[in-house]
Amino acid sequence: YVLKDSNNSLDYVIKIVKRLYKNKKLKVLIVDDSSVARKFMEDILSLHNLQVFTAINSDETLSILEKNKDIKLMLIDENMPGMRGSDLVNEVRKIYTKEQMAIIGISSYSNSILTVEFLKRGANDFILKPFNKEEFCLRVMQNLEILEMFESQRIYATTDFLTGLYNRRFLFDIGEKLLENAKRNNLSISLAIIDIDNFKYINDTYGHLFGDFVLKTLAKILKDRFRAGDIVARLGGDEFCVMGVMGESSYNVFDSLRQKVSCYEFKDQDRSIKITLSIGISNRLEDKVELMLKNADKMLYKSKNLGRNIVSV
Ligand code: GH3
Repeated sequence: YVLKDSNNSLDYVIKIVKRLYKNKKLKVLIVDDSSVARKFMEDILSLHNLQVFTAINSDETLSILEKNKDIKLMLIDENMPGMRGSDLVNEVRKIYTKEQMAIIGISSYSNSILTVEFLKRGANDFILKPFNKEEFCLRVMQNLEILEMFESQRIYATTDFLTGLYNRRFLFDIGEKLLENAKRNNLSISLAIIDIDNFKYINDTYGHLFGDFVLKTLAKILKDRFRAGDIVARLGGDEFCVMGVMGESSYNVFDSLRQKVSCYEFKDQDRSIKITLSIGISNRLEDKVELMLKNADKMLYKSKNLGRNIVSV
């Protein structure tokens, strides 16, 4: 079954996998009805930091996937009782995109039509038996690397670098989906702009680094305060945005946030300060996030004009 023993490719693979996924145990699923083949692949992959699952048919595969939604890579053999491997790829692709999971098709027949079948149904790669450890490792590594590239691109595109919150661009993307869903289900959506009062003074007095610390700490307070279904984003500078289903209670939600933050001590080893927030809320459901932001911005302007540390709706 094994053509040639590998050199130290596996260590190289594991090193890369550890770097890419920051030592998190990656999950891999092997689907093959041959116990020899399963053992061969399982032994290689589980040597180090990969958590390996095995299945012998499509039913077992789908049940493992149901329980383990974070499987990163699947190796699927073509010849299995019940369902062909390439058909199983088709099924798995209804659940996972290529950006979420890599699939490598495996078969012992050197048949180019089969390769095409696997790729057409959504496999990222294809490998013919018998294969050697080195080729096996390199293909696993390459596919995990590509997956990581997708993941880092996704993070760059959606996340604010300083605070780790969603960025303005992504707020527009998911905000629009939230609005569509609210319209369909007759839900009321609130959008609030939260702005730190006199933030320039904090930067000028305590330095830009301390200013960054205040922004990061406030971001964490916001993230902890709101529900998983709410959107918390940094609009830019010292402005944040929260969008979610709050209805009539939106004023109370944001006023209690305002009070909580005004009592909180932002302290590092050298100093401890308190800050206040001005908040503007828009409760009128619009088609576009941009319009809701515009309405909330008018209310924020009102809060600033009324003397700051105020919520307007
Ligand atoms: P107001 O109460 O009227 O909102 O006044 P303000 O000083 O909070 O608002 P202003 O818009 O004048 O100042 C915001 C400051 O935020 C100016 C800018 O240099 C600073 N800033 C923007 N981005 C960052 C950042 O990423 N880190 C730090 N430390 N400061 C930032």
